[in-house]
Amino acid sequence: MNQRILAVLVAFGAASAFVLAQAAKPDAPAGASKAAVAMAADSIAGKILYSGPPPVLKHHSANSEPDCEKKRPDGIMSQEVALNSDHTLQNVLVYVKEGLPNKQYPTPSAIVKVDQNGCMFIPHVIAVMVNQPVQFMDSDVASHNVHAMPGVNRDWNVAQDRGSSEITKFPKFEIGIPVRCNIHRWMQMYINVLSNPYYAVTGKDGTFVIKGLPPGEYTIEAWQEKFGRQTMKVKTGSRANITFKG
Ligand SMILES: [Cu+2]
Repeated sequence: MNQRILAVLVAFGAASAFVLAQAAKPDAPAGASKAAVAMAADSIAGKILYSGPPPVLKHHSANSEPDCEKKRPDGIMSQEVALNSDHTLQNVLVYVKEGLPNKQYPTPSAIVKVDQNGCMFIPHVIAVMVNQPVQFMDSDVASHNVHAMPGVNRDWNVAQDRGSSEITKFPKFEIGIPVRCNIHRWMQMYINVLSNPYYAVTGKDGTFVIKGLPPGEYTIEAWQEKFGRQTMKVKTGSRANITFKG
């Protein structure tokens, strides 16, 4: 495996996931250190880990699209497992599944953006609330055809040319909606649609923080596209480390 490509992809995906995690929690105290946040009484924080043989990832050449090949001369590595050197995993959704009061949470108006750049979706995993707008952009010379294939929400299939943008929404809770490009078979990402605002996607250090919870015990679920789901009971103010086995 080309370590340099992996490192670049890992860094790329991590940056996106980190931005997403931050964007999902606009009330994060400015300048608060991770340690301080992790110890807050209204938070659950932790790490997502992987144990098992090193994952074998598919590699694709982008040579069918000159623009994308120029942007990614070393090709495109599958992002289905984004493993860090300390065995933590990026791009894992963590959300509160059980324990919250039965109420309706408002939908944020903030648009969550996904770019198509160098024939890749960036970021690779996003999380939004039900009916929150998701915007797909095309920063490539190449045309794309975005195809979201939900199980409970409605199929969404739209062609995009350079510079175009399309907005969609998903009205129902659903984890791990696969999104592909019908033109470039290697392009893949996932959308998670949540019914409460207590979620995060692990960033470049494989950690997560869910803030602003009423004190109590909750069941959290972690979802990873290849390894599936795991749940854990955890109290606010404490840490939760979850390990996926390969
Ligand atoms: Cu495409």
